Amino acid sequence: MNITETLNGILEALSRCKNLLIVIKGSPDPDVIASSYALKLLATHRGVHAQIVALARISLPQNSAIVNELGISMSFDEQGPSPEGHDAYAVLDHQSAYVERLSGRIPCAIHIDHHEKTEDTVNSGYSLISTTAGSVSTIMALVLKNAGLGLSPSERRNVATALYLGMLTDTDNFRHAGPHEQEAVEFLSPMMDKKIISRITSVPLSDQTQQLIGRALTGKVLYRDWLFAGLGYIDESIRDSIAITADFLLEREDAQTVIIYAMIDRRHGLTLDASFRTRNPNLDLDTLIKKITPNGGGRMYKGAFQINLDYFRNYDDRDALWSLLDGATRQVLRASRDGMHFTELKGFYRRMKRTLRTLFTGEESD
Ligand SMILES: [Mn+2]
Repeated sequence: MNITETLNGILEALSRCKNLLIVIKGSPDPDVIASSYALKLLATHRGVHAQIVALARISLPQNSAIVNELGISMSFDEQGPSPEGHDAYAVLDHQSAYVERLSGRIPCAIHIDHHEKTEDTVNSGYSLISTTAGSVSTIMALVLKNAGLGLSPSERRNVATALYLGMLTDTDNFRHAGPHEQEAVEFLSPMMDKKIISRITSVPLSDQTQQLIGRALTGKVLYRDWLFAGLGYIDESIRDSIAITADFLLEREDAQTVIIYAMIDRRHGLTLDASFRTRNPNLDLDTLIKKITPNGGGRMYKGAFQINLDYFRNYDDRDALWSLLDGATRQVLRASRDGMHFTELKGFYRRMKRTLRTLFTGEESD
């Protein structure tokens, strides 16, 4: 990742639009909130009008706290935003730049992500997929550092605080941080509001999340060094608790990899959601998950998939439906664990290739 090139690429893409829509796909987490906000500031300071829209509501109290405490304005549009009034859009922190209702109608000007690269149906004006950064917030922090914008004191404080929280979340409290994170933290530290950070990071787990953790602990299954647990039906408003439950179990249980899954009750449908967490740096979660379903993916240490089950939404024996899906999911996971050796090797070789390239060319590859 070359930050000067990245900055120039973003600026060039921005120079071609007047009204940019920054789209948050999926449930807004600290990394995508912070990096989208940073892009919005950058755009605004280059004379481009920019707005942030999220396709799902925020589901965790600490994520709402970031938006509220730092005055980050965003709208929500679950149907998918209309292109009207915008001449381009941007997608950060997501493997695909495709957005229903926008793609094919207005161009995607900017796509930045730190998950594994996948084939995308959308060609973006500027695209950076860098797995050498632990978060998109890391990339945007370094971009801001190089842009030297004349931000107001409150803008500086808010964006630095948000980006720090985005990095913190995606690197598991800097446990998986690299040299880019170090440089970004050095840049952000003097500007961020440490009181807000400690207030937001100490938001206790909600009662509902605690209940789900309890459910996972009672229902957990150990298979070789994998642990998995199905949580049954949960409301869409607390779907992010699945990932938190997975984090919690990986921290406390003696397993290499944790998978938590649940049936998400949406207003007019059902989805099976699964969250993967691993401490094995060689486990290629992206490949592993894509073998289960194309509707998912991952990066080092984290992954997730969603399977649409709307077809079953009116089936009235909910217990039977859950028990079927629970059993099927366990079987899929056991089979994935048995075939893991190959995905693990793939991850290992990919990392080795990267290291070798860095050694011989002196530059980092993405
Ligand atoms: Mn991220």
